Formats: sequence, C-alpha cells, structure tokens
Amino acid sequence: MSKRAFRATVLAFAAAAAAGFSLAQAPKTDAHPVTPAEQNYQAGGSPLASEPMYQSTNPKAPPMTQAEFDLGRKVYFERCAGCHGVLRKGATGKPLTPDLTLGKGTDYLKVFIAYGSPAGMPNWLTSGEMDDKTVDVMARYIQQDPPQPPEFGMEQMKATWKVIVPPADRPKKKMNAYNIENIFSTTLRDTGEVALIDGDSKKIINIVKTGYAVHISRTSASGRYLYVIGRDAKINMIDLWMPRPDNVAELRVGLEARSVETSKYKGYEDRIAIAGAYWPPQYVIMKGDTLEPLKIVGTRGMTVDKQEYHPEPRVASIVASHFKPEFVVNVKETGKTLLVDYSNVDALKVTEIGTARFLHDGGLDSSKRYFMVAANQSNKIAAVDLKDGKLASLIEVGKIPHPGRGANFVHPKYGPVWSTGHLGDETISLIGTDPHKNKANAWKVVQTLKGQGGGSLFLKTHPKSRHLYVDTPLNPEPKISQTLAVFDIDALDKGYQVLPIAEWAGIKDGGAMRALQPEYNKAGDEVWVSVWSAKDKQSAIVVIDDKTLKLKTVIKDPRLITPTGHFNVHNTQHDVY
Ligand code: DHE
Repeated sequence: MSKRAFRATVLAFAAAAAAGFSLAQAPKTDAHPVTPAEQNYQAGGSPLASEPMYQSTNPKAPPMTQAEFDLGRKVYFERCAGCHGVLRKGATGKPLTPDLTLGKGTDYLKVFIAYGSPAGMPNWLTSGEMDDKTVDVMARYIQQDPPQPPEFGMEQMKATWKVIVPPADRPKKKMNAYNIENIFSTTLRDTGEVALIDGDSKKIINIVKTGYAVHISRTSASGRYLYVIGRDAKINMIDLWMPRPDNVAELRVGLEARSVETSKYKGYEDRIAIAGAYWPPQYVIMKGDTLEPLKIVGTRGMTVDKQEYHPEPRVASIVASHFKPEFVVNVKETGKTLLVDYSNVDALKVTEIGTARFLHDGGLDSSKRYFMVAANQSNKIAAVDLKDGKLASLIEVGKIPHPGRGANFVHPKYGPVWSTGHLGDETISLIGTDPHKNKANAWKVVQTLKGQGGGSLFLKTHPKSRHLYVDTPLNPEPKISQTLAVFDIDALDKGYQVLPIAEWAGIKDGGAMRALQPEYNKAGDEVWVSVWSAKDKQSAIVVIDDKTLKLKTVIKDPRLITPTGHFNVHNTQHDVY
C-alpha cells in the first residue's frame, strides 16, 4: 500500500472507531477499555511459541510463505495469545477468528495492529515493538485458521514424570536445623528457579531448578513439601526435610499452566495434589507424594452467561477446601467454579457453580468457609460457599479486581472484611464476609479506600498486624510502581503512608524496577517485598519492620534474578492472609 493510501486507511479507521465500529463486531468480551498496565501484564509470552502445531490452510486467506507463517505464529504466541487466546477466541482482547478477520482484509488489519485502538489494543508499530514487515505478516497471519497446539494426555504426561527421590528413600524426620515454617520460596521468574530463603537468618538455603518462568509455590498441609509450577506446566516437588531442601519429583501437566495446590482436608493431608493448565484446558489430579498423575479432566464447555461453547477455558486459581475433601478450581473463560471432590478419584464428583467470566485469582475469607475469586473482566468478586457448595454472592467492585489472595481483617466498624485492589483504578474494595453475625454488611462493599493508583496486583495483612499493604507494580508512574501504600487498619479514613521500597533497596541501576507482592513472615511482624528489576540488572528483597514501618533489612544476592512472588511456608500452609 502506498503511503497515501495507508494514511487514507488510517483516517477511515479513525472515523470508523469514532463511530463505534470495532474489529470485533462479534460478542463483546470486555465492558471497558484495557489499561496499559493490564495490557503489559497479560501480554506476557506463552511457552507455546516453540511447540509444533497442526496447521490447516484457508484458501480464502492471503497467501503466506512457510517462513512468514512461522514468524506470525511465534510473534502471536509471544505477544498476542495472552489477551486473544491460543485459538484466538478472545479473552481480554477481542476474538480474532477468520470469520471476523477475513472480511476486514489485510490493509484494515495492518492499521489496527500498527496504531492500536482506544479499547486497549497496543500500537505495535508506533511503539517500536514491531516493524512494517512484522505488522504485514501479522495482518495476514490472523486471517489464517489458528494453528492448534497438541493435546497432552496421560501418555505424554507419564513420559515427563520423574521421581528423583522415591518416598522410601526420603528422610524419616527433619534432617536440617532450619525453622522450616519460616522459609520463603521466592519465584526467580526469568531463570526458572525458586530461591529458598531462611526467614530467620535471611540467607539463601538453596536455589532450586524449576519450570520455565516459574509462577507460584504452594505448601502441603503438613508443611513438609513445596509444590512449584512453571508457565511451561512443569511441577517441581521440593522436600523441606532434606539436609538441603531440593527436588524429589517432577511432572509436566500440559504445555502451559499457572496453578498448583495440595489436599488440606483432615485425613487427606499431603495425599493428593492438583494442577490447572492453560493449555490444554484441563486439570490434573496427582499423588501427593510422587506427583504420579491419576486423572486428567478437560474444562472445555459452555460459558456461564451466554451458554456458548468455549474451546479453551483456562484453569486459573485453585485452592484446597478446609471444609470438605474438595479442590476449588476456577475456570477463566467459562466463568465456572468447580468443587472437585477428591475422596474417590475413580468416581470423581464435581459440583459446578456458575460465577462470572474471566475468573483469575482469589483467596479464602478469615473463616475459610468462603472463597473470594476475582472475575476480573466482569469487575466482580464471586463469594463461593465451600460448606454448602453454592454461590453466596456476586459483588460488584472497582475496575479489574486483582487481589492475589486478598487480605482479611476485622474492620473497626463493619466486622470481618476481605479486600481487593484493582488493576484498572486506584480503589481498594473492602467486602463484609460474615453473613452470620454481621448479616447487614455481608457481601457488600462496606468501604472503598483510595490507594496510590491503578496497576495494583497484590495486597496483604496478617492476623497479628494492624497494617494493610497495597502494591502498584503495574502503574506507569515509577513513584507509584516502586513504592507501597500502607494503611493503618484502625484509622483507615486517614489515608495511607508511602514506603519507598525501591529507594530502600539502594540499587543504583535497576532499570524499570517494580515493588511487588508484600508477604509476611510466620510471626507476622515483618513484611517482605520484591524489587523486581530487568533480568540483567540487580534485584532485591526489602524486609519491612511491621511495627515501625521502617526498613529492617535488604536481601541482595547475584542469584536473586527477577524475584517476583514469595511464599512463606507457614502462611501458605495455613492460608493466612
Ligand atoms: Fe500471575 C497468581 C495467572 C502474570 C505473579 N497468576 C496467579 C494465579 C493465576 C495467574 C491464575 C492464581 C494461582 C492460584 O492461586 O492458584 N499471572 C497469570 C497470568 O495469566 C498472567 C496475567 C500473564 C502471564 O503471562 O502469566 C500473570 N503473575 C503475572 C506476572 O507478570 C507476575 C506479576 C510476575 C511473575 O512472576 O510472573 C505474576 N501471579 C503472580 C504471583 C501469584 C500469581 C506472585 C501468587 C499470589 C499469591 O499471593 O498467592
């Protein structure tokens, strides 16, 4: 296309956008524009980029050479799949299936990719992330049939299963002097490792190899085992009783995943594990001591609202119920919370509770009876009753709630509350969680606090603390992304104090540092926060004295590369947050 024609298309596009015309005339999946912070967060690379895939040819689509198609596929999985989905059916981003894209044509699509849209599509060309050639390739690529990554069944899974130290050869008692309840497992995102850090001495105990772009760690009910999952769906099981805690088993449960959990109900401690995959869309039940896969259950099916088939509903957060032998499995795209009864894996009973679409993260309320899960594109929190197995309420909150596990405390006026921050606005919503003694406040936003800004991912408090820490790592303003807001729970109306986390870390050249994920130690008197720098720059963990809100210490080590989440063994074991 000539420069002139291109400009004409841009103008036509702008006019069309102003008239409310959008690429996806198909069902709208989001009720609000995507913020830049959310865009960066969700458009992370997918490990599927390097997987061989089945590819069909659509005769109506513009021609592409094999090399162009391969480039398109690579870029799609690195940049686009997080928002538009593996099969391009849409999630945070619009659907991009050929029935929608073919009619638009290459020139129109090029403008869209190059300049972005007011609804949140990034401006890939003008931001410098893509050149003209890549924009052209992508415009043609999204008119082809989406290539489908392979399935991952029992045969493939078993081929990845390794029991490094069989249960019979493991220690019969704790063989080290660590206070294992106060160990932190810190995600080293870009090295595919976790750092096990002694919470008492602040020394690194071991750096353990895990999956690619490792995501979260969970502790077994007894506190002995740690289960770590990578984005490549690899689970590593670490035995904290070993003289030097290390891997004892590993398994891949799919090709891409985010969540892992273990059985916590009385009588089932450490016996069963579960992991949820993004691709293939499935969850897997395993033996708790060896990770031997026992049962794979697919999550493909109908959406909660329109009751339309969705081919890739990803498994988001999973927690173990303390009330029944059940796992709470949250399926993102269909908007369903599944209560999976693991007492008889051969005759699996699943209670399906319709909640709301695009379920993401969440945590238990202080009584542990209710699971509070963010349906982040619906701006809602679903409260699921784990005792009676039903939806207790759907609560409207701010824009794109993102609680991590949330934070529970007793509000001086409203009684027990659970709280969430938001990616899309500066508010913190406090929701009453006691329908028994505080019925009037239950499942209502009883107070909305004003934090530093949008781009919040995690907030935390502890039963022994009267502080509420709120991070904002995805805020575009460094003054906000590198600091934490702290509220005094007994004087919430007074606003927050700002803690200069990155400044305290004393890193000279960390680049775009972000302060994230406040996590308490076992005693609840100190708070650990990551200073997440680029992978070739120094990062750190800042430890705050919770009483004085002053800097206690900074943990720095060349091996601490891109620390993000950290998980205290005791708090994770007992769901203290
Ligand atoms: Fe996470 C939890 C998915 C990006 C750090 N993240 C979760 C959970 C899900 C999820 C489903 C809940 C697990 C559970 O409770 O069982 N995260 C995703 C994504 O899909 C997303 C948006 C994009 C991606 O490509 O992965 C994403 N997450 C990130 C990050 O960029 C973060 C900030 C840094 C990192 O390490 O990659 C990040 N996610 C975390 C952390 C938790 C988490 C620290 C656990 C919080 C907790 O307190 O339990």
